Amino acid sequence: MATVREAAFELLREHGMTTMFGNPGSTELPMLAEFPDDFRYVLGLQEAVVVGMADGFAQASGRTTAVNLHTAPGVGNAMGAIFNAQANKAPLLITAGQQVRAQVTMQANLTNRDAARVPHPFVKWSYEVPRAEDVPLALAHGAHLAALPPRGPVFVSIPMDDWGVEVDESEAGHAIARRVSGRAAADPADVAQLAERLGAASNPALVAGPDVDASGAWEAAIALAERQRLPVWASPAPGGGRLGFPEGHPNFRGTLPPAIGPLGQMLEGHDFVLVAGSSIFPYYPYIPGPLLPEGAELVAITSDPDEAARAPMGDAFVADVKLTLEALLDAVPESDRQPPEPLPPPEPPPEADPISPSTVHAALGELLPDDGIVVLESPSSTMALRNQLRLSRPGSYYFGAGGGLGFGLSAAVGVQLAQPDRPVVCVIGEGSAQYAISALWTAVAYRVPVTFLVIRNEEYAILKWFADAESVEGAPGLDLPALDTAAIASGYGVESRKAGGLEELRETLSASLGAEAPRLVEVGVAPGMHLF
Ligand SMILES: Cc1ncc(C[n+]2csc(CCOP(=O)(O)OP(=O)(O)O)c2C)c(N)n1
Repeated sequence: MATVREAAFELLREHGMTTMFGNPGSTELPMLAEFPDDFRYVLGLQEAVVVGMADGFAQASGRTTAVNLHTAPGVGNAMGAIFNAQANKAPLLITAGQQVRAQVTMQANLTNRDAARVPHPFVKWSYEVPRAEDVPLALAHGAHLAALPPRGPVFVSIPMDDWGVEVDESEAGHAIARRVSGRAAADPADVAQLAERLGAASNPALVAGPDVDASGAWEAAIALAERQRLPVWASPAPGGGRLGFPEGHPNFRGTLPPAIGPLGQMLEGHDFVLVAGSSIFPYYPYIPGPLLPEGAELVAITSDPDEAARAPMGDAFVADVKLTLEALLDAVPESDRQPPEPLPPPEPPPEADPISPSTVHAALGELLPDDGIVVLESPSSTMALRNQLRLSRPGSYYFGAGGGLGFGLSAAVGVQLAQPDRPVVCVIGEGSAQYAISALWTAVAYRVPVTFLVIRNEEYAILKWFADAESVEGAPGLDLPALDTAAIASGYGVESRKAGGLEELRETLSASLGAEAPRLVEVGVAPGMHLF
């Protein structure tokens, strides 16, 4: 006879989920007893950090990832990060402990009296097992659902006395062995019609979104753009958490702006817009205007039925992005349209003292190896980084699509754990860094060699920009004087340096990029918003 714990770990093993991110409490210790040698437990010191690290790991590995949280307060701490994981479509199987069954009704200490309701709006499925014997099947249900499109977090609450209960091995064996797959290509008739519409357009464009990267569709997107001579835009920066097209490719035109009017204007001149793997569109500031240029048509390919249904314009196919782009590629001929004009090289950053964030990003662009990965959370210089770098490999860019700060620092640790052979740089504002600062401890404890590049402008610059845009005067709480992130990082054991100017920045950055342990470089920059 096997116990619930043995069956549960066998199930995780079968799903390739042998890395678990967690922060334990008394209600989780029975699960962690006799922790198997072939599993790796990654300790985070606060639950938002635990989920953020798992989010980065799940996205960069492409695998559903196990997370274990402490009952009600632990799940409560994690809520913002679970919201982010849902926006990032990160497949997470989140479990949390619960009081022993005999003490739930009397609400003994640490009972989560409505465990499944707590994370409900931010997960695909939220459940508390009715019987101990159901734990393996509930975990299987959650793991399959997290991995099916649209991918995302699921939650299972498990009373702490369940782990030692014996299960029927034959039943558990079925739950453990089941495979469920959900990559569906579009109807061939829809693909043929799409190919015709694309072929008939006089000036079509492609918009590549995060799911091109997540579904492994880079090659198909490049081949389609080349065969059909399509100019390619990246979906708007704030909501588009990953890159779907090489920024150094001659067909690449840049990043769409995240507001209705400007985005519609940017597409001016195109009569057909094919959107692959993005919502339509991740707008943020409300700047009204026409959704599309007069007479233009739009067709989206998305694996997310909700994205397809809620789009304010155009048609949509709910289908796997990679399989559908490949089918479309087979259905279109070589076009004789004029190839798009390549973008000019990045504009040299303006001279400033202190240096501008653009100068920092330009230096990073020079030093980052081709296989380098950027995890970005520097709100007022997001566009400056996108305009200074030309990231051109799959899986090179992660940005919190949900907009909740705390993603950057923690996700960078998870991304590096999933991609140990690629250099990872976390470019982060000194304000943003504080939301997940204890991820630095995990980076040190597990020797995760991320380079943390802290952009110090002594303010919440993006909020000052928004205050202006929203005609808000006199708002308090927008300055951050004397926040010494390098000193804090040293306290966590990270080797940290303050770079005084460009030369010192280059030197410390290049030393950090080759290091085998985490390093932090803090650089003082000019305040304000920076776009180029
Ligand atoms: C969890 C969370 N809390 C608050 C905010 C609001 N917010 C957005 S940007 C920002 C300031 C970030 O400061 P910093 O990292 O220094 O970047 P800067 O704006 O100076 O570039 C804040 C507080 C948020 N996005 N997420």
